[in-house]
Amino acid sequence: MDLLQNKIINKYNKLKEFNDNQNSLLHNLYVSVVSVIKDELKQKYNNFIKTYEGKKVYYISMEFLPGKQLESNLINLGIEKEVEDVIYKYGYTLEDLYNYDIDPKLGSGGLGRLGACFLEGACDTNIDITGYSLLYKNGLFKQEIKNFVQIEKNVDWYKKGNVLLSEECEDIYDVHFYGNVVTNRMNDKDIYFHKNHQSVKAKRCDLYISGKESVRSLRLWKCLDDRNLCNNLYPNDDTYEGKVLRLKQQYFLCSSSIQNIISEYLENIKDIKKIDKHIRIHLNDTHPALCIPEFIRILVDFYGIDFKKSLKMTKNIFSYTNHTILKEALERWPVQMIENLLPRIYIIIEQICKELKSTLIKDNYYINMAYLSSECCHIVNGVSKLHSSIIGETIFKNNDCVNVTNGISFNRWFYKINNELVNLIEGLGIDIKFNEEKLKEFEKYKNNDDVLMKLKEIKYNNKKRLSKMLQEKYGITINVNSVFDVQIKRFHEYKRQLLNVMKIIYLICLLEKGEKVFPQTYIFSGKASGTYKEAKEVIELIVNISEYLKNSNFKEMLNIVFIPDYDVEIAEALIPASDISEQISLAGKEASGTGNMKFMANGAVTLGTYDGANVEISNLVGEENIVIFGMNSLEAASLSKGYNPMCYINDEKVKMVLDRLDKGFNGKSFNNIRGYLETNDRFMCLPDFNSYLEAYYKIYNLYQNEKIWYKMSIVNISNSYYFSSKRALKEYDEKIWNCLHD
Ligand code: 26V
Repeated sequence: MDLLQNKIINKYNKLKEFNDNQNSLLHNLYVSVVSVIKDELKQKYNNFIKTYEGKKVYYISMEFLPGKQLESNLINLGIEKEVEDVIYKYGYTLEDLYNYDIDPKLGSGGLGRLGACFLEGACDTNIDITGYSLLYKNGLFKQEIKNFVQIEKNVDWYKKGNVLLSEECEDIYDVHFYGNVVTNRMNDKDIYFHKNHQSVKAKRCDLYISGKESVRSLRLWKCLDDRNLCNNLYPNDDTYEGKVLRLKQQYFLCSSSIQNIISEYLENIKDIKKIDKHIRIHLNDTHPALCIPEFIRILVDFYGIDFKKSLKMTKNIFSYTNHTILKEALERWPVQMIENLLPRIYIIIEQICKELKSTLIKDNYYINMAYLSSECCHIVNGVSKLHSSIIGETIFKNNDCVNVTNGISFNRWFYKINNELVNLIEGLGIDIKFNEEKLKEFEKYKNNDDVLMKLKEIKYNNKKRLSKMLQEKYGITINVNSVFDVQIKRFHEYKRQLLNVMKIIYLICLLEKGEKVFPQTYIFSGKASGTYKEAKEVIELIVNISEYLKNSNFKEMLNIVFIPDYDVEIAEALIPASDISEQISLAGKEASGTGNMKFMANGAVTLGTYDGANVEISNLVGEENIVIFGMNSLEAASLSKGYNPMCYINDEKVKMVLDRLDKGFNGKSFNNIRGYLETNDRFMCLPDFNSYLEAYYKIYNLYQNEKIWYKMSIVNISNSYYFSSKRALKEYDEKIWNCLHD
């Protein structure tokens, strides 16, 4: 018995003394294994930071979606076998443990997953990057479908999930809200005192993330006093109180992170005046933008550095990524709200505005957080070439703006989830393990019939695995001999799940007329924000059509499945089994997308618009290996100016779909959605509909010819290496952080 196994058993025996019943056996084993892993990871983390000599990067984000960690941790630490042997003695397998593992759902979508992909990727680079976020008690809501509609449920993930965190750290900070500021003039300088404030305590809890080489840390702030403050991720901001709560959360994250960053710096290097030579702080979108005035506050109020110098240092240190140009997603806080909740911070924002002659405070009415961020950071970046060029020409035309196209963690989205594919490629003598750049060499097999047929077999096996999982977990039956056509992402009008559904309804009309279609399964999964009526209605439509088809004569040919409660684990199961990746946002609206990259790496072919990173996928694989349709971003922007959906409703195919919506499915009319399309259609499904149908026929024809199809698949897999988060991090370093240079 080796040391590690002894540690697990000792821990287990201790837990057993307190909690000894059959139900808790697996739980106790899990807790024992996790706590031993935490120690190992911490050790590895400390080894890394001891030898690091470059600048430290702090990546601040309101969300992180790391997914389950246990399996990758065991693999990365090389201790799978030892752990398997220990738990086998108690009658359990690794799979039991992996199923029991807890997913910290501290994010809602692409933004949080991107942060996690960066931390995972960074473990195998030489960049020291630390994540900061909040320890939400409930995390993202659980989605249930009741009576065909989405219901949101709170789940207390922390109750179980606390075992994943290292809480022994002594870092606790006070964060101040409300009160008033008193100014004294001393030695020709204004000195500010924030009085009568309310104070809440933030405690640091670490979640270690591992890669093959090394470990990075995600620091989550736990609120010790105000139970309500970190209960939920993105509390409903329909009401005034809801908005204040969101703002409080943001400042809580910013203040505790900045205090921690500065004290960590001072522990190592004593001179505060040189801090801008040694650290970089990166804002993941504008949610943590209050870090800027908070940093200035500490330099000015605690270290007596003058305001102008503090602002200059801030600018050297900070950088900001923009992730959307959708107006309703660009944050603006009412002046009066910030002034009241954060009086000292407001004074600093006013000073910044004056100093930079900025318009970041508009009409003394609200504060534009994108301007605050861009004007106080030395650089802004967008997340795909198209998105960066759009922001550089529009909202940030006066700023230094660069592009760093997003990336994904291949450890998770390739090596971990598609074993057979990895084995096939390695079997060809290409040493791709943890070196995704080598994937490019796989392209030379695109005309090798044996390899093409092996690829087909792997896809089929992945489909069988998925279908078994869907049957066991959800009671859903799918036809493994059909095309798997998949759209998984948040439900949002701009992502146009509705356009996909319009196509499915069109196919239903053909079937009802007695025509035949090629066997196809549509898989949807994703959550809509609880207050987002239009998005929830589309989910309701999908679930009703699914029920209708299940009870129809066409179920062998056409099937639509909605998998509830989309999360990282569902994506990991679906992506390797997918044939077609639906990326059909209105051109110009999806900043990048990262799901598109994950599908590509696993051999699915993209059916998409010329939007976000789809453009770059297209450039990498060539036009013949992707199916693009619809307006481009310029055409879309120009049409949207005087857009009138009524011009399209008499189109024969559009009309067929609109009438069928009226008639309804599963006993429910969807004339509400018909009305929406006819009078609103904010993201222009109708103008792109015919082009989308043509693209559908094109891609399904390509699928009929398996040699052509799997050749396309190989070209996609081989060129996906570009989207590695390691490449993205390297570019961040070269263009923005400069970690390894002065
Ligand atoms: C937020 C909201 C909130 C209010 C309602 C409308 C709305 C629409 C979009 C958003 C997104 C906020 C930022 C975000 O998550 N952007 C996503 O970032 C990903 C990582 O860069 C990127 O791949 C996605 O394209 C982008 O949508």
